[in-house]
Amino acid sequence: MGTTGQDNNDNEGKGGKDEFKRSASHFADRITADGRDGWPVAADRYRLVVSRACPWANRALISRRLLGLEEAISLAVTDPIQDERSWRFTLDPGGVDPVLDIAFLSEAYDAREQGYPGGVSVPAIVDVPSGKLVTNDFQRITLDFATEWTALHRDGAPDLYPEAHREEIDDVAESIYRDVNNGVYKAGFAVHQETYDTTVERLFARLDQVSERLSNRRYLVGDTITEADIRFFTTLVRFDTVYHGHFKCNRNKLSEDPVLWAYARDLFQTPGFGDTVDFDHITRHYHQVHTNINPTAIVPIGPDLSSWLTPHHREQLGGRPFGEATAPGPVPAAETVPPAGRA
Ligand SMILES: N[C@@H](CCC(=O)N[C@@H](CS)C(=O)NCC(=O)O)C(=O)O
Repeated sequence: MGTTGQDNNDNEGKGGKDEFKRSASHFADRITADGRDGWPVAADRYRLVVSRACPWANRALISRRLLGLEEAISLAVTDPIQDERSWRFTLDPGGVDPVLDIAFLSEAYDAREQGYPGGVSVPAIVDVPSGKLVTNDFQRITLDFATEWTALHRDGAPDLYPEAHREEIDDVAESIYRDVNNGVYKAGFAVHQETYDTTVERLFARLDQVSERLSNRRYLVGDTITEADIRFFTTLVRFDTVYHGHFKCNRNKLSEDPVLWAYARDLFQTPGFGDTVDFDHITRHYHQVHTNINPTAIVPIGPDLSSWLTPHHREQLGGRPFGEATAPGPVPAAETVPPAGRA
């Protein structure tokens, strides 16, 4: 049952001599409607553990909100700064997650597999009754939220992975993953000039291409929000705050590309996107945790975030964010991002 066993143990933040490679998710069990991996979809059984700093976890937060799964899947938010035992629940009273009753996410990994040799990563879904990690497969988690958890979706939930567009979504998401979502990390952790040069060149070539694509269409695929937009957004929203400076992806800022900047603002202002973003967690995590890149751990002052809320005029391109579906309601009170964390 369900481990890929392909981890290469290249953890983030550890600047090795070789090219940065993202480790494969080790625990790839799926929570499905038919429960074939032993984990059936169920309300009130699973807990999603995220860091609001993390772009991969941010995807899961957005999907969960858009689909109205907040009631069904509870949420644990880690401290944006890991210590030597990795992600921890120091934001909670007593430093313990009130539902899982653990201080470190690694305890759920240990409950699943004692002595697990890989890194502890978010997003993670934990089975509350047993305290065991079920999956840390970030690529799969959102797809399963969209396609396996349908019985628990809210009324009016959008179809984020429509059958008719799956091939195109996978295609677009794959090249964006390679060159953009993961490209920024590869550039940031490069220890050879050549690796950095080629990675950054590919990153901006891809951004230019996607910018062109989005110049006359509101969303990446079809005329509503899909999984492809969620995956692209979580990198864009971090771009000027951490990737431009800290990861040296500075041919230009996001805010200097009129199309991508308007596209990102459009999504940011759509319920379910911007309301999951905590810029304070983002900037502190990257600048304080990656001390190989930023040895002083100084957190910079900028950029000015107020422009995220300026008009984007993308509605002129047609397309409706939710199509025939509806927007999610307000963020549950316990999950609101504090004002200091918002634009
Ligand atoms: N490598 C993860 C992908 C998700 C990921 O890289 N998450 C980062 C945060 S953005 C993480 O938790 N890294 C481990 C760490 O920083 O200790 C996986 O195996 O699925």
